[in-house]
Amino acid sequence: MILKSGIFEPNKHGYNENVDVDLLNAWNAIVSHSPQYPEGFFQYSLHISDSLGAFRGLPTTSHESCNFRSYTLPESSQAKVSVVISFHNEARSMLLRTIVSLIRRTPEEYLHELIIVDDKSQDATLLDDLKRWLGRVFATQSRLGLIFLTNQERRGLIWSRNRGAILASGHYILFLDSHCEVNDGWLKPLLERLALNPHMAVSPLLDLIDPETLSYRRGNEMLKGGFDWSLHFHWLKRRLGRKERPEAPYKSPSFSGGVLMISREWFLKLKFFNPNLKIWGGESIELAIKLWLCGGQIEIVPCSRIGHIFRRFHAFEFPSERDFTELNSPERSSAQSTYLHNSKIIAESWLDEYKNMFYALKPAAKGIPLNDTTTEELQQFKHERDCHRFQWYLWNVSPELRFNLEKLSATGTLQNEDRCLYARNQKDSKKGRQLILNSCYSKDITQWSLWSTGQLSTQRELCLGVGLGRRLSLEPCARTETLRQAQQWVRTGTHLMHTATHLCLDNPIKDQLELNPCRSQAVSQSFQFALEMERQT
Ligand code: UD2
Ligand code: MN
Repeated sequence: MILKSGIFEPNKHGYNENVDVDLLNAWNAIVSHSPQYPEGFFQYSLHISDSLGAFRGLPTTSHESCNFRSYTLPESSQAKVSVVISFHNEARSMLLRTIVSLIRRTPEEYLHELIIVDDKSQDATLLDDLKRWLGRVFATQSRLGLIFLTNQERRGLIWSRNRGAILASGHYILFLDSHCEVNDGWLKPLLERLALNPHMAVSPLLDLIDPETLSYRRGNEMLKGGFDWSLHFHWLKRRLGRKERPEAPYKSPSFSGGVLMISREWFLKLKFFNPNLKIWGGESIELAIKLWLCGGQIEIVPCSRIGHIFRRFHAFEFPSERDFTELNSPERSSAQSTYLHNSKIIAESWLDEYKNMFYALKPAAKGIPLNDTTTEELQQFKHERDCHRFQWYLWNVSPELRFNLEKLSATGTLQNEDRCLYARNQKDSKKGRQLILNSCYSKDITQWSLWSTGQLSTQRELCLGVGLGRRLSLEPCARTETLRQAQQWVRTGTHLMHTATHLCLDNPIKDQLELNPCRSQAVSQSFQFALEMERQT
């Protein structure tokens, strides 16, 4: 359904005063029909969200120079923006505030349409209510298209965003989560960059909306987006070049998240988000690799600010997949299986020979069946677009990932006989982690990395060290030579010897770990990594 009509007469604030009254009525009508939800359902405070209203002022979080700059923009007739929002079980008040912030803080001449996809939410009347009320309030805004879509069954965020993108008719598409508030002036800095290079994709700097208080805080512009070899997203430190200002747009190996803007034509040429990815996860990493390798670029633009609620846990269930039943239970959740499935597609599609790194860190991915009918299509796409190989990405886009590889001696699970070294979280978080041996296939079995510094670290950057009384411990990895001494290991055959004490890692009693004098024949002292780097062998 597309609602378009009437004439919009902005007052000095840019908005028709009647809109405020209509908006208040709409807010009351939409929010008062909200179903009851159990406490904590959304992983943010529903109570506060319901009390904030449809629109609120936000602190200015961009650098002050951003406001004084004039942006070189394309004619609005050449830069229409379609916004695609897919949601599954979002609070009514939250979704409404996301939409209203967009309409109010986007110059009318650029905002072409909003495409809102309900990915089979429990609240079955939400979309109809939105349709009715938003139509009434904003139909007066002459050129704005409102398109509402419902998925007959739950299809996930990736499929739904593609569905929206197929229908979009603007020059640019902004993908947005359903719990965001755009800040003043968010659009122009992004548009300016996109207009400079049609193969660019841009991200705003994401500000932080606190899930408990919904207070709005400034995001950090000294970070860029990246990922590790298990294909999990990571923030990376941004280093400023000489004379580079912190508010200047900067290149990023990956998106800082799924909030991004790209030309529609280019997105279509790139064949959308990979439609083989399921439900949630990995699509922005995949798009990032695809962009960089196939002639595109990614920038984060700090003068553009959009607030997002970063939640600690998923607020939705993942449908369990028939193909995953074996992998789902009981050790792995559907969320983890889905992410693993998606990561495997990325590894298989783009990592070339480096996919061995991924499999070493995620051995369970080997058993996941993939529907590989698309391989040929992908090969053809790479050929047509003359895409680089992944090695190019390591040299030209993400030296971090390359350094990570170059300084690594061995990685993956660390196996002793039929068990693996496991840094288990203890119930009392103050007690740190307990070191034991556990099944190599258990849900969160630790992936270790042995570095050229001699340090043996977990993915959370805790290093295995030796403390008082020669007890093994896990501490934050030391950065200086002196502090590092307690954390240094050297390999003699398959033994791991602690350099300072000359004692070896040992498993003399079932599942317990100790340090003991080294005995070359002792099987209990033999530890093997899942992946040895080539130069070691
Ligand atoms: C991040 C990204 C998100 C996406 C995701 C990985 C940011 C700000 N967010 O996760 O854009 O890239 O990583 O896929 O970086 N949703 C559906 N159907 C579903 C599940 C979710 O429509 O089956 C919606 C959901 O209501 C939300 C959006 O998808 O609007 C993203 O989900 P999220 O907010 O749980 O993901 P987030 O922010 O942890
Ligand atoms: Mn989100």
